[in-house]
Amino acid sequence: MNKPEIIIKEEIKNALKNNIPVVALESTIISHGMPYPKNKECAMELESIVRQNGCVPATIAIIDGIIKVGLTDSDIERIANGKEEVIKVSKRDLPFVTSRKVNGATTVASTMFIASKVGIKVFATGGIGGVHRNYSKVLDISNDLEELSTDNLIVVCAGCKSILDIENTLEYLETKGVPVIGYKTLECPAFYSNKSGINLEYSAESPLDIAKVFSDKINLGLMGGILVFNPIPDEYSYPKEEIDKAINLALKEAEIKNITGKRITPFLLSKIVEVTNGKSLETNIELVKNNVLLGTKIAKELMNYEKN
Ligand code: PSU
Ligand code: MN
Repeated sequence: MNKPEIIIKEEIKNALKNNIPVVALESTIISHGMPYPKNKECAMELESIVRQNGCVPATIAIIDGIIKVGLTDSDIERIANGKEEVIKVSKRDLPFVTSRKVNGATTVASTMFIASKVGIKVFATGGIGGVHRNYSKVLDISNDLEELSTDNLIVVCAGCKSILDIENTLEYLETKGVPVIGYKTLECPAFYSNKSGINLEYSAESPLDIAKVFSDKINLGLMGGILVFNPIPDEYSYPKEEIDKAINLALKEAEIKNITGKRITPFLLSKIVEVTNGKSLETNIELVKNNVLLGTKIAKELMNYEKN
């Protein structure tokens, strides 16, 4: 039949059936968020962190038009190595990539959409999209924020990068009814740095606390995800002033080159890697690993909590 195909890896199907916690992982971070070969190494390492902590990883991407929940090593290589075109796929891009049978890497929004469709409840990544800084000129608000308001999924990330307008991103999430929880902090983390000077309303002291909030949200019939902001550990946190300098340089160059829309985040990320001589990439990898580890803890607690 002419319908888009979703292939779920056997290991994941089995886990979903037998109450083994699954943690979803996105693929735009691989294709557009980091350079080769570090991106591939990072993707593999994230999967092994999930496994070492008793959960099953589900990295999501579109390969030759087929939506895959769980990738093979060769799929990851194809998404990572830049030899073929890999489209950055947010929700609106999905039907183009499936009908045209091409390759696509999923953003937070489309990963959430696919993961929740197959029954996965926890998703860990690096950073989400948000309200961009010059939104008053160009109304650039990531589809990630819309999806957070509709899919029942816990999303763990390292806060909002200051390439975004952090305060307005938080306001938008509030408008959309998305609970935001700082993990052991009431200061909104800013991705590379665990400091932003902006306060959050809620924090949680344990993965169980987060699982309980999510469970109650669902049981109250409140649709949509919750967003966990997990600050990068102190030893890896980038000094705020230093990273802000790099971000401002990148933003200026994006403006001169007139880069907008879906290209802006990948452009800024790679520019920041360049300006910081690769240091920001190491920071990025550490924070994602930290988020994936927390994701596994939450997934296990949620599985236990829901049994009762
Ligand atoms: N932030 C990062 N790395 C990334 C992204 C964001 O540090 O790779 C990606 C994620 O996939 C996120 C997407 O969902 O960028 C947001 O893009 P946009 O703003 O075009 O919606
Ligand atoms: Mn955008």
